[in-house]
Amino acid sequence: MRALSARVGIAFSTGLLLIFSLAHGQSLANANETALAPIEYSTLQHISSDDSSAVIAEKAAKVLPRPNQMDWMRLERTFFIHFGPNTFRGVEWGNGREDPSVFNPSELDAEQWVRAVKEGGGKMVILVCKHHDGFSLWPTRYSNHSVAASPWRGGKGNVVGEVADAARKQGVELGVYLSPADLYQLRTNPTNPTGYYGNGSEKVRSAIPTDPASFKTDPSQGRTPAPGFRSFTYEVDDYNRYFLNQLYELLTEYGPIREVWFDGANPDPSVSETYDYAAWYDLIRKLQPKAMIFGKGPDARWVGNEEGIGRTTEWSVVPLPTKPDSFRWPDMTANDLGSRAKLTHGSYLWWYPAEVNVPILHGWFWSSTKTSRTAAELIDIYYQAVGRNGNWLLNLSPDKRGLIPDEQLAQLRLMAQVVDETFARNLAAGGKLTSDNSNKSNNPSLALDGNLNTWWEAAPGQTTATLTLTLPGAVTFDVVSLQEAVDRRGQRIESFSIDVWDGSKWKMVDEQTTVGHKRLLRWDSPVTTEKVRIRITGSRLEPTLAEVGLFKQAELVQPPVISERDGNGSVAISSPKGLPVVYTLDGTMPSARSTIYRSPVPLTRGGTVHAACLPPDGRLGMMASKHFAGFAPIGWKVARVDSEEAGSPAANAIDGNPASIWQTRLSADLALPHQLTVDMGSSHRIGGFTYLPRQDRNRNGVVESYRFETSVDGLSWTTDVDSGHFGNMQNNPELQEVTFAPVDARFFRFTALKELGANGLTSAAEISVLPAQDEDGSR
Ligand code: FUL
Repeated sequence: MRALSARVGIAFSTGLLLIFSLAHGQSLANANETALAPIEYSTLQHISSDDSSAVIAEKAAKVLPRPNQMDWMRLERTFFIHFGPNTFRGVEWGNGREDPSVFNPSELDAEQWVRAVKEGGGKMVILVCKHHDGFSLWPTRYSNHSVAASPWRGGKGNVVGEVADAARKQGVELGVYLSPADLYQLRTNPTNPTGYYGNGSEKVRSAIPTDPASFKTDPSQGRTPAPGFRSFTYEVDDYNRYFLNQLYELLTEYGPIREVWFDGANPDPSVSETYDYAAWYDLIRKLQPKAMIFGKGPDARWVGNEEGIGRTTEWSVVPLPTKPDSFRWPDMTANDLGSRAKLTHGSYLWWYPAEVNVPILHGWFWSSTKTSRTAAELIDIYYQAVGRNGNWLLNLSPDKRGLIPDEQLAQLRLMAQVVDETFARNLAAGGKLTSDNSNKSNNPSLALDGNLNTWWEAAPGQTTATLTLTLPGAVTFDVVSLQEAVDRRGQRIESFSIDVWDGSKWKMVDEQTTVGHKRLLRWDSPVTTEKVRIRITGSRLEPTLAEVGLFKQAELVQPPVISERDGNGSVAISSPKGLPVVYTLDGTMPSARSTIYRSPVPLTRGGTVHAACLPPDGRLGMMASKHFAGFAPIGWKVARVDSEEAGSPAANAIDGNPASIWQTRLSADLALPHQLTVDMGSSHRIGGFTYLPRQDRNRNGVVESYRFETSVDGLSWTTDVDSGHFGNMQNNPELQEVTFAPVDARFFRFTALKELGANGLTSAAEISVLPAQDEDGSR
């Protein structure tokens, strides 16, 4: 299939180059010279030092996805599952010193997990098989730190095996996350003195799979390979040998693996280890050639945030400074990764699409205080991820039972219902699509045939086009979907506008840049029209459209709006259309029978509000949820602070307003520790504290390590946490809740010991304290 498209490409590219060259004012002689070397379609292009801007654009347009990327992009909705010791300890990052006995889910049901994935419209599930704490969810032969050492299923359980079976049974593809960082194996871990990570061992010839009995003594001894697979040899140190063996187990014993996920995070960089990526990739390619390698790898790229937001201009073709084989794949987080300005001489052009990973909770692992994103938020994410040329990877978090809780399921199902209903009927389907120019064999009707493998393409030499869709009658829509023929023609469109016919003239309603595999435009108010125009105003080469769609978003009653706490610690709930609102405070989902909202709800001790509108037909609208962390700061005062910036005073950290921040001085006091002391005015029985990092996407002063102290009189202090650590703050700066043994206190003191940027700042949106739990566990 690809060979054919390459030939077609060559056939027209010669003429095309001539046109491009002339358009760019080159002499005919020059153009003819270039024409002698037609640019062929390829999965890798190199920009030579003398390439003209037209040639660069053509090369970028002729980068094709590789076979493992083609179906992958069509998966669109994929899922993550984070589950492990962290789930039982209520933390985001473990420390590798966990006793395996903490891992003991009472009702683990992998079929329920995969059912949830399917209900969410997911085509693949990526299981976190080993997170940074190093605990393996399968009984690995190469470490004792795994499910085999836990009490779960009497030490005979295998989470990876159960998920693989459930996925196979339910027709969902499987991916594996294996954390390169491994705190259990860390050389300095006192609970594992013979840890491999950073132990300075020599690189030696190692058979993979290695015989576990001679792993250290003679790694050239292999064990019998898995049925259907062979053995390999690499020159590696202990940790890389360990890692390759774990990969080998995961890639040979659980059926086809569609994605291998490497995380870049390293919670303890004090010990260094060099990852032998070349060996890892080689092994993956040989064992599972269809697998995508994500992250620190060549096939899919982290979109750059963990909030589910894709770029509005998202190029799947990016320039690399070196050949992919020698590239180290750092995170690419800049706003512009692939526009023409980035396609510089000497670059290698490579298909490297974005993957948008986001947790359904405000954190990756379940804990009792984390609430689920609502269906309304998930729907927004769908449009910002899938609708912006990215693959969406949504994380689900089973709880301590080993089940995905109802709250996540309810939001997930509602999201899927709305998305599926919205896209069930393409309102453009009965229409006629014409274009002011087309390639003879790619007429516009091919963009309306429901087949992504056929496409409309502009006439040779044309980089703009106007397509007009004439509908059989007036249709009302608020979503436009465009898809380029990326598998066969790469990504080309650089700018486009959508116009609608208002009865007498064309009216432009939207104007955007890239399309790629899928671009969704979603409008606040629907339009009704008989004619729609797609004006492609810029393209790297002849633009293509594989599919065009118009859709009307499924009607669902919008969620109510939950306010922040007011000065009395009460929360107001308002309904956009004046409909009655029902709510709960006990963590359960609201139903038609829940309490009707009448007046602000006091939440002075914190808590979670779930609320939904109740329209006359009794079908509950979309839910809104808000978590209020800790005591409301009624009558609290800053007793002391060592530094505050004039516009960001310390009082902002205790004003109940997450949008305002305390920040230490930007031009002075640039050294930690920084300290804030709060006088709560009266004694409280407290059992923990909360820290909400600034929510403005700026990481300045975001705290990573802290001390927390309390006092009855402001003179003598109790240290509740001497040196605590918040996990994953760089990528996911969410609310942190830390519990400790209950104390009575009127004062508390928060000391920042380490912050993300290492520039000596400290910042906080809110700091509060948690009421001590009652005997029955309630606060
Ligand atoms: C991050 C990790 O540190 C998180 O714990 C999580 O696994 C997420 C998917 O990637 O970088």
